[in-house]
Amino acid sequence: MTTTTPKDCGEGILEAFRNLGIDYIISSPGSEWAPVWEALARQKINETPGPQYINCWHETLAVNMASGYTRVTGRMQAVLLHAGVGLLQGSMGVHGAMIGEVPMLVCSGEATSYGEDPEIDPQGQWYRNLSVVGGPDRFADAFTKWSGRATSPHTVYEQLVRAGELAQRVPQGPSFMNIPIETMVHSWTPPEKLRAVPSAPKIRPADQDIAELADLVAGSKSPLIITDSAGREVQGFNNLVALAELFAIPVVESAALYANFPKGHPLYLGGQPERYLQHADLVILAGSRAPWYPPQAGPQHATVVAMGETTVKEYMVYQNLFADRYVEGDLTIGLGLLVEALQPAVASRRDEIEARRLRWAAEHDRLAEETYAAEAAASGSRPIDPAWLCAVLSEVMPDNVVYAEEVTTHRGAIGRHVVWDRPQSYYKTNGGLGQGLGLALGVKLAKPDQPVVALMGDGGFLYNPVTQCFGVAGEANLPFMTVLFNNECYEAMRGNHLAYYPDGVAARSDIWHGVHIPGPDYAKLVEPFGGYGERVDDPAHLAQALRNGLAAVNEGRIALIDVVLNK
Ligand SMILES: Cc1ncc(C[n+]2csc(CCOP(=O)(O)OP(=O)(O)O)c2C)c(N)n1
Ligand SMILES: [Mg+2]
Repeated sequence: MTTTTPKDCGEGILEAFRNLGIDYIISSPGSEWAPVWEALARQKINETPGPQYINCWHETLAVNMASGYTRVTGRMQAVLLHAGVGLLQGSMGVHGAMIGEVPMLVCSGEATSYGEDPEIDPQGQWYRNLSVVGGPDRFADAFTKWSGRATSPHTVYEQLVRAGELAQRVPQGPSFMNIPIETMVHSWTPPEKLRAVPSAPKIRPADQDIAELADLVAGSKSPLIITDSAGREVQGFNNLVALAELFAIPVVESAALYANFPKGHPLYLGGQPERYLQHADLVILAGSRAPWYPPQAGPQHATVVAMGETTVKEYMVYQNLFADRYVEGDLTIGLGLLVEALQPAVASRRDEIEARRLRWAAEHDRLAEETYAAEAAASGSRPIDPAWLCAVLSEVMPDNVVYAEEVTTHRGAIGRHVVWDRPQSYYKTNGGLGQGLGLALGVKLAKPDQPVVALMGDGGFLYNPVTQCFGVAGEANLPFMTVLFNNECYEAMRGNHLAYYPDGVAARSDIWHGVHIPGPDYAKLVEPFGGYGERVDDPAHLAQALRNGLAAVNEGRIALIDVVLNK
């Protein structure tokens, strides 16, 4: 059976998504989307290749799922939300995509005729409830890279294509299109030339900049690399390894957003750049938006070179990189070019490089010994010590595990004690709490054959649309495991309170506000979804609990292991 029902702009929108190479339309529904649903039904009947539709039960989930998928695959997706209200509900995730530089095409609609047009009845909700003065694109302006509206049925297709193209240009980010229902139901005449839209070209750093940086590296006695996102692309991860190895340059992560470097590598020095900054004479910021803290604590004796497609971030209010030079352009390409440019300089410096390699390997081993010692000391604690939870995770999880992380005070423990050596094994949320479960779903969508584990603080977990996430995991067949870092509180709040008022009334009286979480029996939350749940506070049972969760996920069920922690 085929259908040739007259084509409206719903078809135009779907055609734009097809030509933008979008794999998934991820949506939390709204009544404006009937024209697109019609087009999707037509697509199915006619067996036309095109994006699949994923129905989400919450806007935050839709946006974060799209983000997670794009962060793994590099491919922009479409998110359909409902009017101004759906956009507002999803806004934290859209903001997260902006600061994470994740390309995304977000759309929501509005009505413009409010029931006064005899030709179309958009229904009364638009008149009574949903209209937004200035349109939803006005809201979106604050947390997207670009926002605009479809101005007519004759332009909507090209406008949407262009919004998608804008989202993929550096700095990448979400674009928003407000598409009125009256436009969507209007007839659509496809342009004469429909074309597959090319993805954005990558910008190659200038040869001169690379050559000068290569000279700096070759002449440096003590170079250091700091990164948060070199591993955004697999090849970026590999190029960073090649660069570090070639000249024996140690790598430190600072607030990593991706797996950037193998943690077991002798040149890996952990997540505290502050330890090594003052020793360095050259610091390469290889995708590092805020390399040290406080901002003025940068290296005093080093030449600082900031590399990346966008080094000075528009979305940041304040940024102090200490940069002496910039090598701007695609980071993966830049790192690869730097390796090439440095090859000829190796031979004459071999002894110096080898000496440095040994020196940093010894430091790496020293850090590893400290890490093991901390794990051994933590191993017997009941409830469980976070360091021990992380150590056991590393032992139990297979090499191909992928972590999606949304913890706060346990970030240091994860950085230090959870091992990963492969690219694409770790993703951290961007922006506010409530996004980790959606991120995990999106990562699972991109990596259906690998186990995905969400590492969640108990407080952070409760900001997520939990019910909706577990439901969508079932509906879309995306089983993943949640490991809850459950210290029964917002420990970060206590920490901040103490930092501001070390000798304050709360510290002296133990009267805290905004700290304690009398949470539910979290393990039971997966039950209605056929999931596997287990609560564990005994370190002797931890490994088995994690194995039980993993086994359930391997069977296609969701799992939640609620790990009760001592801090
Ligand atoms: C949307 C949002 N609301 C509030 C906060 C403030 N906040 C930062 S950390 C935190 C506590 C997180 O608790 P949990 O995940 O249990 O981590 P812990 O502090 O215990 O390590 C809160 C509420 C936030 N970051 N985002
Ligand atoms: Mg907590």
